Amino acid sequence: MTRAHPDAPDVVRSAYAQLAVTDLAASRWFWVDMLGFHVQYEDAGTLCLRGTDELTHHSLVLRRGDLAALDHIAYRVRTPEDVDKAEKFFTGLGRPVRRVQKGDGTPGVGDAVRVIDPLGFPVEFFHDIEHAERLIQRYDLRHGAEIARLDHFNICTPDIPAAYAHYKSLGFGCSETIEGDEHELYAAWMYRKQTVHDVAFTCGAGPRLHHLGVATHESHQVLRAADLFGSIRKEHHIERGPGRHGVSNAFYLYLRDPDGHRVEIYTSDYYTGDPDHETYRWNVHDDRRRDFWGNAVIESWYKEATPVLGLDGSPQLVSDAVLDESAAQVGADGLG
Ligand code: XXG
Ligand code: FE2
Ligand code: CA
Repeated sequence: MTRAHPDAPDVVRSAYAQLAVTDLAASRWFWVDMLGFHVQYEDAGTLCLRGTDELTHHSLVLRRGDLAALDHIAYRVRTPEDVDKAEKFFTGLGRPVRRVQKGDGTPGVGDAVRVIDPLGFPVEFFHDIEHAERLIQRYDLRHGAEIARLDHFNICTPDIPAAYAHYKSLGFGCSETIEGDEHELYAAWMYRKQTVHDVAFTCGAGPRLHHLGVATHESHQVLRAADLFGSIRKEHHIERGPGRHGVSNAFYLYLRDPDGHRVEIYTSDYYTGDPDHETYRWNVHDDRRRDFWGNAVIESWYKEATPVLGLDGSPQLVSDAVLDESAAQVGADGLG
């Protein structure tokens, strides 16, 4: 495990994301009926959702808004004092910081701090959150793709080394990378919990949210999700997969929700908790890296992503990237 900056908060895991969606009923169909999330809280403008394994209030919040965007991603920290540490840490970096008292922020979440991080992303750090009824063995309530839990955030940023350095300062380890011949970084996967990642960086115009990764227990649930969308002629929601990733070895399917927010259904990655766990490095010309069977990645997957909001709710400006992994798809032999 990487050594964090001494003043950094102790991050436990990627905990929830809050998305602005333009039609809450359409989003409910997608996330609840089709993916199988459970509704923990609901009012006229908000849905708080969780997977079967999640013992905290939510891992996804959908808020009705005029612009489809990311409100924030949120990390849980180990103690209430770590919320104060986060406030000091990001203030010290000269970043915008706002304290959010219990009751003023997201339902179910206690005292929190929201920041715009050095990469331009809206990020919340919280410790206190309401607990929820255990649904692990409520097989009778399972439906759709039977999502078990949130697994990770994937974010687009033009400067992967800067993203890597920032998350390293927060104590994240790096499980895998995609690198060019001169070791220029195209992508990196970083973790606090003992899986392949809590956050990954995709090189591209940013800050933008690339996708949310949500986990099922088994690969048949990933296949079932694809079959469900096909059966009701909603196959246009399927963007990429099903397939086996090279990076992470996970089995995957990418879908786009009614607003175009991307979600990955993901299962069966591996343990990374040993203190001397080594980074596995893929070359960008290895066609197995993003799909272990060598299937091509569709262009929209590299290029399209969700805008992110500032602390005042206005869209963050985006900077273009220099490296373009989709252009590196064709190998030196001219074959894809
Ligand atoms: O979670 C992931 C991903 O970031 O969505 C993509 C694991 C692996 C990959 S990749 O496309 O690189 O195999
Ligand atoms: Fe992912
Ligand atoms: Ca398609």
